[in-house]
Amino acid sequence: MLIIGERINGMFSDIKQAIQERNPAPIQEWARRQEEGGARALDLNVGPAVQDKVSAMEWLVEVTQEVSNLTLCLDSTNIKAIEAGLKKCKNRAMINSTNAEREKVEQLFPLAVEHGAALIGLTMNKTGIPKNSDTRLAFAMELVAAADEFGLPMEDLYIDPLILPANVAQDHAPEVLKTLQQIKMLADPAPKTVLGLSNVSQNCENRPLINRIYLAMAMACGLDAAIADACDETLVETAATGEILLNQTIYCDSFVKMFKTR
Ligand code: THG
Repeated sequence: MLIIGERINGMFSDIKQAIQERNPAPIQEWARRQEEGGARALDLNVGPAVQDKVSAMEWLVEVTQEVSNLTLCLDSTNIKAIEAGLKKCKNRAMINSTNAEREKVEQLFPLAVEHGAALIGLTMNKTGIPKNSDTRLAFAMELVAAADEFGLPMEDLYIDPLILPANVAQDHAPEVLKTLQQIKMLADPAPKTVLGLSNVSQNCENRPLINRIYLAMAMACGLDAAIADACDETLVETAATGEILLNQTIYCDSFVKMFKTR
């Protein structure tokens, strides 16, 4: 399980303020804390409030790289911001994200190939997020076909079936699990899968409980990566234990410690 730390996101007020003031300290502190917690990639999102998303993304990449060598997952709907961020990345990056709209596909798949980056593909288009697993899977198939068409290695495509909050879209949770299982049948080698895990518990009670139970369920359905709270120790322990019980990692008595330090 690849844990992509979610915390460097302008939706959090401390990050928003740090970006506005160009103060690297909070960004670098969260980079360190998430890496220590078990993250092996860091999501970077300038947030909705920032006006100049291009220069903000460049700055986030630069200050994060000063303290961390983790893979950076550039999270923006602004292609110019993604492009600018990619140019600053020293290591291979992840692009977060394209959807299945043809215009987006035609820009983002070639960009990923050009930079040797992985690409997250959302199972949606202009008409929004599908209600059921069949429609999600149809979009996933379009993303798989695009990987073939543009020459993106299938293992660099991460399909995201888009989980929504359980308090307002409860019926989506099992549909997303079904989609995760089916995505693995679309190609050989199969594309990878990812979720923005904390979405599932937004505005709910018992957030950490909902997050970790859904993570375990999604892992059993083949989930490869999660944009998640890497500073939630119990969540990271759940990921470590899931890998053992799915026989993805050889058991040793210190399996939790091994997961966090590998
Ligand atoms: N898929 C992909 N990328 C994504 C998402 C996804 N990126 C963004 C998001 N969803 C994943 N990241 C987060 C980060 C934080 C929260 C949820 C998902 C979160 N934030 C608090 C909240 O909204 O309650 C903020 C609290 C605060 O303001 O302090 O829960 O699905 N590919």
